[in-house]
Amino acid sequence: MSNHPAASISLTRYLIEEQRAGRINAELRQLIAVVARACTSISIAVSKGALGGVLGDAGTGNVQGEAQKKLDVLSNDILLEANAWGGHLAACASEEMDHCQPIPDAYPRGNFLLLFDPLDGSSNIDVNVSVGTIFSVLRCPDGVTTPTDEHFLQPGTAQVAAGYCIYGPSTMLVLSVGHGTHAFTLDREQGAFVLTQGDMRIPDETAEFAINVSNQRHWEPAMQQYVEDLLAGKQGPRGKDFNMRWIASMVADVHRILTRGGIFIYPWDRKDPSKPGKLRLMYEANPMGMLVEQAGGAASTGRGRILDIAPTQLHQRVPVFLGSRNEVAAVERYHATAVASA
Ligand code: AHM
Ligand code: MG
Repeated sequence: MSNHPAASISLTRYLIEEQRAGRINAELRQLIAVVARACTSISIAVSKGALGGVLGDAGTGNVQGEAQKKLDVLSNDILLEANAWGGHLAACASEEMDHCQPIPDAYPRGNFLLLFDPLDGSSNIDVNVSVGTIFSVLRCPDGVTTPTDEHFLQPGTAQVAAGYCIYGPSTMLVLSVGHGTHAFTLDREQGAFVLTQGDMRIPDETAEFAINVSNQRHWEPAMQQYVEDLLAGKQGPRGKDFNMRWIASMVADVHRILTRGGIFIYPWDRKDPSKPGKLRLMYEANPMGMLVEQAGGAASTGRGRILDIAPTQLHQRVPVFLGSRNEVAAVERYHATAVASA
């Protein structure tokens, strides 16, 4: 047996092989490589923490009325700058910007649209807990040279690529171009992402759930019943004990689910009835939904597939239930039964 370790597969090589197989074109390959480079820069800033002067509030707010952290703003700037001049994109849209931003006139415009949540899990920045970047790539509609928000309003099924980068004990990029979900770990010495978990698979069954239980009193009856039954464990109608985890960084919770299964839930609640959920469809639910489906899991609003939603607004919110497919089906049954008996 050879003493040499098998040649590692870098993100660069993976993308070139996907291009050779005809599954992505050169433009999309280069676009993903640019996003990965931007994530490497964000990873460096995140890991410097207090030494880099990046912790704390920026003193500004975003379009959703949320206070911005310095790292939210910095990460947004890094992604915008990195993607401005490559010629692969027509426009970017972000959680941190009111409207989409077309590529400046000084640079050539490409055929793709990029959406991102530049730093997800902002409440965890100052306490040194994992955060991440989430992104989604769509095609710019034919003939559109200066995209506006409405050109981004495409269902999740139209995504040509989706991914996230998690800034945890190690930095990992998890990516799908529609042919499985693959995880790459950043080798800091080499400055390259290396494939460490190809074809991630989410087990169909799980005994682990993730939800912010402090909102329980605001949930609708179907959710109250579902979680009550999970907590009842072996003695309850589900007939087994469930474990619970809640990191409050969607990237970290979804990463655990892609790694060992589970169900992640952020349901609609009555705290602010005008908002149909907390998480955003275009740059949180849709990319995570694609990654989870490509790993054999399911992503639902509790009443239907997330990726089938026809979006109406760039910053629209949705209830999110994603992960192990049998558990997502179980929670959909609770919602269906509640409707039937209403
Ligand atoms: P953010 O994009 O402003 O960081 O908000 C999204 C985050 C998710 O990462 C996480 O699942 C959720 O908000 C946590 O919400 P809560 O603080 O209600 O537990
Ligand atoms: Mg977010």
